[in-house]
Amino acid sequence: HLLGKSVIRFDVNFGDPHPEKESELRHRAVDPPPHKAVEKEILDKFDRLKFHEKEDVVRQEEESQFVHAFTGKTNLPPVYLDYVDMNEPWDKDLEVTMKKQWKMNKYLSDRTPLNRDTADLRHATCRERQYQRQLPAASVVLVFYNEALSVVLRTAFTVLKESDPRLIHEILLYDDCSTNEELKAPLERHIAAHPKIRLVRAKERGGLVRARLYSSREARGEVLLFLDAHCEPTPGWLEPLLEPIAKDRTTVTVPSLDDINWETLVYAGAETVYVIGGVNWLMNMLWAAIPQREIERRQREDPFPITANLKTASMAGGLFAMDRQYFKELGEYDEGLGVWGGENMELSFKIWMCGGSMLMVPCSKVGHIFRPSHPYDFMGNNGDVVARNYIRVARVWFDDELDFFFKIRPHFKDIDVGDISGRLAIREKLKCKSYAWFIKTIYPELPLQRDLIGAGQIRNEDNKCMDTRGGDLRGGGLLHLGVCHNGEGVNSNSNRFMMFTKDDKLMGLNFCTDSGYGEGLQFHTCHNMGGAQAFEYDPRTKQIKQKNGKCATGDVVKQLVIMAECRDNDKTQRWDFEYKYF
Ligand code: UD2
Ligand code: MN
Repeated sequence: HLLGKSVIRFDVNFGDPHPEKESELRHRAVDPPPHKAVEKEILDKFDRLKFHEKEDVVRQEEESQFVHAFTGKTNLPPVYLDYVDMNEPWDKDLEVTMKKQWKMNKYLSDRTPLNRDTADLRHATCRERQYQRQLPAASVVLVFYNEALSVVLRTAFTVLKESDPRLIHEILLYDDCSTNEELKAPLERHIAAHPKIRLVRAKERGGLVRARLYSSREARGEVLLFLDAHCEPTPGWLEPLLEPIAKDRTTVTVPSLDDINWETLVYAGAETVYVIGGVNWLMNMLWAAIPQREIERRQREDPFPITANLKTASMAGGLFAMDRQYFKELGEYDEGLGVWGGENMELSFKIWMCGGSMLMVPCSKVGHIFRPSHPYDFMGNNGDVVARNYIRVARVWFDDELDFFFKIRPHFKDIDVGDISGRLAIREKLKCKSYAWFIKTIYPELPLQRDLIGAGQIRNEDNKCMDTRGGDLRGGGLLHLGVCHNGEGVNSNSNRFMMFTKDDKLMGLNFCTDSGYGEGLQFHTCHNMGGAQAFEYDPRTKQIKQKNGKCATGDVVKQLVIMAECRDNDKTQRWDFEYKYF
């Protein structure tokens, strides 16, 4: 049940480039907003946890070479923005206006302590873990563009509050040329008393990828630790990120991402303990259930398997720790990537394919405000910028699989992505392995490319489309029937992306549909044994048929694709592919 919940909660493609769809998807990542009762439960938990902290500190054994993670300073006097009058009556209208403008509740944030206590939602076994006493110090790097000052400060102050000071080399604030007045003198004034917070300002806006690239060159700590500028790390977050790097400098660590609600600022958590980062053919980062192979590896190797670090194929992008020199050796970020997107996949591929490894760290929990949509412009059409980034990354890393990438998105082939020779040279120099190796070895859950009959949106003559509703991220999801999208289906919404293969499979990006589980088609691991997973497409009748004489049927009432008796000329059974290969 937890598993299902976490996957549903994160059933969101960070990388979906279509702006409207994206906001719809993002809404789902945080919707429904926590019910009042849930909120209260979480807040109560906060209160109880305050007392835990002290115990933890006491438990650190002075003699030992190993220590429990530092669990923060609590009950500090609250710090507020120096220009906000806390005695003024609450202005509900202004609050609403600001939510719309900032895509988060800035009004509330400005009136919430900048050093508030964070929830400690770690699994109990995290408290049992001990970490090396000697760990490298990190440069915590926050890049920001027109973020609310209170949010940026809360991120920085929470890092200071929740971290062992010996492990923080500096907090580097990198202003990607923001235009908001708040981020000028007021920012400088508020950080003046904190010697470890350093501010660097870009002369021109680079977008988040370039901002992170340039800021990494300013950092001086042994480890680079990136966070988005709207995060709250929680007790004990830092040591578990640093230790794997201390043991092997080619290991990259990713904290477990929690949701801070954009409207209520409640630290709502998420069971990212139960997922890993996956990949699909659309270059989207996705959250997938922990594969059995990884569950078994953890059981063999760790006394507390439930919270043991997880090998993850990809990262969401914003939050990770990495040896600074190693980041350089791997060629940093691709300077040719526009404002948002793709850099997380490039780095993930590169880490694995060029000899490193990446771990998700369930005991390191960091909250992040998932905003319902981007509050900034992309210096170009959102979809175009992201698509170009994805294509650029694919052209550098996909090798023989590039054909398939273009096959499912033919319109991507002609898009100019600029000069990539420098990136290819890095790959050459590092003698990185192939993309096929990456899939086979690191993420075998992704079916390799196949010969296709059709792909894209699969639409019936009733003008409804097959819709995975994200159900093909895990086994057991139903194949739904939904509204079709105009334009390029793959580009606009990966939930509408289906494939019909020459070896008779009707599949989503990750799983095969299977008629053996009841009336509706369900997504299950492809077993390659035909039967309930074998279909036949007849271009004349346009039916998708099975051996038992049943046809895939769009059931508008149930909003499902079900298997029903084939009927002549029934428009709910006549299907067309967006891209045809016959
Ligand atoms: C996710 C990542 C984000 C990045 C992105 C893909 C998480 C939690 N977040 O999107 O870090 O990897 O996917 O590229 O994994 N910013 C700038 N300049 C700009 C625009 C943004 O500095 O032109 C800053 C922004 O203020 C923020 C950071 O970049 O601190 C990330 O931006 P975001 O929060 O809008 O990205 P997000 O979380 O949607
Ligand atoms: Mn973010």
